[in-house]
Amino acid sequence: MKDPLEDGMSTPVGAVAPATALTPGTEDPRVDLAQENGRNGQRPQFAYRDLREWMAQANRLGEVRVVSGASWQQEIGMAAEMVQHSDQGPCVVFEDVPGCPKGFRVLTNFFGGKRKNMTLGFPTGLNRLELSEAFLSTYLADVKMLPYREVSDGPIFENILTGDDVDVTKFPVPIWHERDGGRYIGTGSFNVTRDPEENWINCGTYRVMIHDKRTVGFYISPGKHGRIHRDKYQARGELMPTVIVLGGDPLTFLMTQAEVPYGMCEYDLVGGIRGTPLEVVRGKITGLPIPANAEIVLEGFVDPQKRMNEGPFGEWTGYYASDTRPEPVLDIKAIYHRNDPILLGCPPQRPPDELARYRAVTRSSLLRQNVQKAGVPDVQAVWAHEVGTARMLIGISIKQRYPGHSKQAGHIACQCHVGAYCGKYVIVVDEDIDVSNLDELIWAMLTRSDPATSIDIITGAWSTPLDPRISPEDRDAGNFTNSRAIIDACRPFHWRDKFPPVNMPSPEVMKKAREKFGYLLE
Ligand SMILES: Cc1cc2nc3c(=O)[nH]c(=O)nc-3n(C[C@H](O)[C@H](O)[C@H](O)COP(=O)(O)O)c2cc1C
Ligand SMILES: [Mn+2]
Repeated sequence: MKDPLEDGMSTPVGAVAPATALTPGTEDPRVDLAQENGRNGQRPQFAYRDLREWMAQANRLGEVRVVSGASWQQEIGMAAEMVQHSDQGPCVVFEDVPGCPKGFRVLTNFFGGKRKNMTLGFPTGLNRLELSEAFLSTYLADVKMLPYREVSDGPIFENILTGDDVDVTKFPVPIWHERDGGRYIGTGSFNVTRDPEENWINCGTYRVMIHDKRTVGFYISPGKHGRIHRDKYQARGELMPTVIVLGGDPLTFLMTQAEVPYGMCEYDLVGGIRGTPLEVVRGKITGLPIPANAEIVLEGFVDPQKRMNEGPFGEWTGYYASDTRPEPVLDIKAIYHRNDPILLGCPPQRPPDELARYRAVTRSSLLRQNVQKAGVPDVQAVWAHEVGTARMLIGISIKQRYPGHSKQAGHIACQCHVGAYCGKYVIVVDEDIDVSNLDELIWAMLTRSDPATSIDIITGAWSTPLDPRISPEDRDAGNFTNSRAIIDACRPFHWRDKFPPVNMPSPEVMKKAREKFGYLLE
């Protein structure tokens, strides 16, 4: 398949060329169709099937910049850090990376601006809460899983490297953060494994570091599905067949980094969301399913006995908390890649960052679904805040119906599958508060909660070595649990009618003010 961005972008290797905007792409009616999605209740049509088509569509929106000649040792990481913190930062494609084959690229910051709505198939006008809610109501509320479909060949097999040709260091893999212990090839990636007892396929995003040409290491926190698979192989003393997909369709990536239920194959969810099965080829070594249009794939085996030091890596909390530990490795038997492959780079930075943006949108919708499915009525909105990388600060608004309703909502949001891992604070508010607005959420907490009586603490909850607040003693003892605060910031139910009224203008007056004086803010 011809690369839509192939033309006119080469710059001499060596010096870093100034960033260029890509030439505008050709008209594509699918993007305009997407503008109507979510408005007419119809299933969205995605404007792309793979990373290249996605890139062409993001370019149509004017949000892709190309940088030639930046080094993997430092410059790509520096530049990626700089653009990732703001929603307005562009998607940046790094090409002509010194020391790497011509045509090999790294794509960063895919989730931001208008392109994030395009990625999920919705109109660019929706704000992030609307986007998350549209995602829930359009896909998750009534998703029909569509099993992946096997095809005999695909672009991923354009290049097949085995034996002495296996060399992961040839890809333009950056040192993402100054103090990282290695080159992290897997950030916008996912590991594919099969449950050795129950036989289902899991796809999960776990960081992947290069050890040498033929070996990469990966870290999976206890309790994650890939970890459960790994522990089962280990208990059986068997090699674990594994595929790592390093760059592919952004929608698939978003589902592999999300808390999809245990036992559910993320590929089938992607098929259900798209309304068409994901096409896969079988790995030639392990037989595991691989998206036929992925960019770069590693395939091999994980030996239960083998460990190598992994880390440190700049983590999503904004720290290097898990440091360096012996972790399992993948012995790579084959590398597959497309011509001019694109590595998808999604390194965590101190939040809020790109990772926080996509996690907030996807996790808020899944969390709301979890809470509702657990039987909590009248949930108005849920927002997993970017500043806590969509884990450590959750706001949930309800229309209070009965005494204890707010407590129920808070505890379930805190402990359901999507909310349980490495949470810290859950704030429950009334329906007049926009939970996605940090100022409003905190204002409600400050004015409607009473510290002595409104906060419940849970101890011994599911956390991770990545949690910077695990004490050195607990760390040494392997006690990776933490505590949670559930803050009831709803007007107390039994005297809610006596709560002082807020002094904000009514919606009608606000509308009038905007009509008459809106120009003052322009
Ligand atoms: C960029 C990125 C890197 C991640 N790295 C890890 C990791 O190294 N280890 C881990 O356990 N989870 C990591 N996660 C979180 C998991 O992807 C997430 O919990 C997901 O639900 C795991 O899939 P699973 O539910 O199938 O286990 C990462 C997420 C992102 C977005
Ligand atoms: Mn899973």
